[in-house]
Amino acid sequence: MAIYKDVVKMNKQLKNDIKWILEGTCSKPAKDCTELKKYNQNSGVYKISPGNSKDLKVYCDMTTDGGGWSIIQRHYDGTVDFQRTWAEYENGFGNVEGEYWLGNKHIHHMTSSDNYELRIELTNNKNEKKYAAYKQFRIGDAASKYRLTVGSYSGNAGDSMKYQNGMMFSATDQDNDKSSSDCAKGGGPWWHANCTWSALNRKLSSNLYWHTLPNNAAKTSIMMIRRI
Ligand SMILES: [Ca+2]
Repeated sequence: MAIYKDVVKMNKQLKNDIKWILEGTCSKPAKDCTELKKYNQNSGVYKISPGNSKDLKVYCDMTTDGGGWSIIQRHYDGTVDFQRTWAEYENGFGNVEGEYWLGNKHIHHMTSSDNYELRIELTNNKNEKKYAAYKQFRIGDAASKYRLTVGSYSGNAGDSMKYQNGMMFSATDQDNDKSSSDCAKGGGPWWHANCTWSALNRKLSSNLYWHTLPNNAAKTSIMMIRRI
């Protein structure tokens, strides 16, 4: 019985190895998780190729509201530091199995060549799940300072992104907000105005900020996008 289990395990490992080799050499990776959903029903880490940038790994959510979501931000356990520089937010950081930011340049490549929607999953301070969905989501190029565009809202978390609509991105070393102070200092890197109705890259220990939730507080966040 033990030998049979080992053989099954080896066989599974071999299949996975072959899958990675084939994905790496024989076929071009999919553009995003929306494309991958056609062939894969399981949520997990996949390789994608979003436009001009090189291949990268992303976590695909294949179940929420029909699946096909590329996760661009996950912030829930405090293992990754989100108080980071412009370059780090541009290229992405963290661990795709856990907390991460996909990278502004990658998000720009994806959302500038096709239409995407945004879904933000939050837990409030009573550990209840809430969400905010936006029918359109796009960020501009580096020259625009990765300017945010969001469309019409639906959901039960309240619309705390509309105030950020049209704003430039700010990071720890780049203040592009509309305030005389530096909003990224207390609010974390984000599309700040003067200053903010949402701040999901803020330190978890001071609570993530979502203006339309009780106490303006969120304990966890996941941001995901899907091609429409
Ligand atoms: Ca400022």
